[in-house]
Amino acid sequence: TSPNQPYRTGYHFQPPKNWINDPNGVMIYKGIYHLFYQYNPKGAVWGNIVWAHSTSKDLINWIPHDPAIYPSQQSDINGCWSGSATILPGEKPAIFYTGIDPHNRQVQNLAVPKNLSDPYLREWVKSPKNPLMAPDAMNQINTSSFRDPTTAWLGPDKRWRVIIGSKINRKGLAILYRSKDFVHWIKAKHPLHSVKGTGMWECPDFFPVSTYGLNGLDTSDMGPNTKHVLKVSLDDTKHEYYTVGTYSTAKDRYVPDEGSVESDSGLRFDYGKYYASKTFFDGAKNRRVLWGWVNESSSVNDDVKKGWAGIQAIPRKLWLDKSGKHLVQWPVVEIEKLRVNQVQVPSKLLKGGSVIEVTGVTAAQADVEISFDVSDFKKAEKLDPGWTNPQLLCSQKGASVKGALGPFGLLALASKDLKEYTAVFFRIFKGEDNKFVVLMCSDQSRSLQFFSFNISSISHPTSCFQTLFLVLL
Ligand code: DQQ
Repeated sequence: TSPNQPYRTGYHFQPPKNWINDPNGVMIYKGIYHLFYQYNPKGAVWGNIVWAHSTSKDLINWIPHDPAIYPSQQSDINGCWSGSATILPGEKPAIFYTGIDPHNRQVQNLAVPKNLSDPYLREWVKSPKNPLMAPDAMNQINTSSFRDPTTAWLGPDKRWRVIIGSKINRKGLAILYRSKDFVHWIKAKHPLHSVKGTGMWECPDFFPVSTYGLNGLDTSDMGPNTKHVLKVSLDDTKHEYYTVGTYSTAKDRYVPDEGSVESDSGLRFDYGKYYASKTFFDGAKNRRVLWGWVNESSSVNDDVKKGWAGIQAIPRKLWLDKSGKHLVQWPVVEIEKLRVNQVQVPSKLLKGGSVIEVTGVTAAQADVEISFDVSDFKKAEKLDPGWTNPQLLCSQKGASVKGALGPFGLLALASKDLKEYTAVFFRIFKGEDNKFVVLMCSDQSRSLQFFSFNISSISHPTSCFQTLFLVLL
C-alpha cells in the first residue's frame, strides 16, 4: 500500500486500477493457474464488461495479460458476462460465458484457446456457432434472466451437462442443458434444481465433494462416497447460499439433504461481502479451490477518486466436514509465502477483563495465527436450539456482551486509546450431546469505517500500522 492508496490490499488479488467483479473461468492448465474476472477497462464503476486475465504458478503472485474475452461478435456485442472453464478430454480448455446480444438478450457463448502451446493461453477464439444457447419463443426463458454458465460435467451416458442461472417469477432455477459434442446443446425438460421465492440465481456452482478426507474431486467425478454441493448467488440480497445434497444422474436432478436450504438459515461460505464465487478442481494439489469477489467499494465518487473498486479474496481450499452436513474452508497454504517479519507473542494468561497489547507489528496488514487454550469448558452456556443463524447471533451478542465463556479474541486495527477497533472474537457454547460449539464473529460497530472482514487477512488500515490487542472480556 502507499500513503495515498491506504485501502489497497497486499493479500487479495487486485489489478492496478479500475472496477472488477466476479471471478470467471478459474482453472489450472498445465501447472498454471488462470484467473479471469469481470473488468471495466475504462473506469472504477461497473460497465464495458470484458474478461480480464491473469495467470500464476502459486495462486499468490500474478502475471497480468490483456483481456482474453471482449465484445467482438453479435452474440456478445453488449458485454461479456460471467462464465466458467471446463477442461475437455485431451487437455483442451473451453470457456462458456454469457454474452449480451444486440437486443440485450442474455445468451451463452463458447470460446477456446487459439494456441494450446502458449502456456498462458492469452488468445481465445470464439465459436462461429455462437450463441450456443439462447432464449427463444419456444423455451420460455426470460431474456434478461439467463446467465452465468457453470463448469460442465460429463454424465455416465457420455453427455455433457451445464447449468445456467435463471428465474421464473420469484422461483430461482438452475436450467440444465445437455450436449454430446459441447457445441450442440439441448435444454432438459426440467431444471437441475429450483426453489420458490428465492428470485434470480446468479453464478450457480455445482460440484462433487468426497465424504471423507480433505481432497477435492474433479467436477465430473460421480463415484461412490461423493455428495454434491449447489451454491447460488441471490441477486435480491447479494448473499450466497449453498446446500449439500445428492445428485441423481439417472433423473438428472439435485436434491438437497433435509434441513439444507437456500435462504435465511442456509449455509454460507462467508458472512461478509462475498459474492459470485466459483470453485475449480486443482489436480496438481488434489483440492477444490474457491474464489470469490469482495465488493470492496465506496461511494461512486470515492471509487472514481481512488481509481479502483473490488478485489478477489485469497482463494480457499474447500472440503466436506466429517458430519457431511456442511463444508470446511481454509486459505490455500500458499498464502504462507506472504508471511515475513514474524512477530512472536509468548503464551499469556488471559483473565476476565484483560486487554494485552501485541507489540511489534509495524505493517498495515497482518496475517494472524493464534491459538486459545480454554480451561474451564464446564462454564460454557447452553446453545439454544433455536439459534440457527450465526450472523444474527453475532449481531445480538456483539463483542461487548459478556458470555459465560468469553468472548475472547482480538481487537484489530485498534487506536491506542481503544476508542476504535474491529473485534474478531469467539464464544463457546454447550450444544447437543455435550458437544461444544464455537461461534466466530467480527464486530465492526467500533470500526472507523465499515469494511468487509475476510477470514484470511485484515486489510483495511486506518493508520499506518496495525495495533492488535488480545482480549478476554
Ligand atoms: N455479474 C455479471 C453477471 C452476474 C453478475 C455481470 C453477478 O453475469 O450475474 O458483470 O455479480
